[in-house]
Amino acid sequence: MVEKLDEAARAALPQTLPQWGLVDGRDAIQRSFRFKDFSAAWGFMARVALLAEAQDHHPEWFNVYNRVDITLATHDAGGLSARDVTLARAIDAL
Ligand code: H2B
Repeated sequence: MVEKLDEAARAALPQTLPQWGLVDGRDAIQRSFRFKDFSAAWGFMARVALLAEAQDHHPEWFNVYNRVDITLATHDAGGLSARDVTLARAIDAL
């Protein structure tokens, strides 16, 4: 069982992940990305997929053409955990 994110880490989210927002009605974070075209968006998704496999932590996502919406939550924890923060930071660093 993965531990949920503690209160201190939650309070720090606007600083640690300024480009991510909380999802309404759900313990999860989300960020929307825009690219030049579908090819660029798909290339990004391929790199996120490799990160996800390396971390054994996987995104929920939606793609249409040049847009990729990513939602992160830890299903094994029933909400946000440090694993989501780690993956979000790695995605931000791509
Ligand atoms: N991804 C996400 N987002 N949450 C999880 O709880 C999770 C995962 N669990 N990827 C992993 C895989 C687990 O199912 C495997 C068995 O390690």
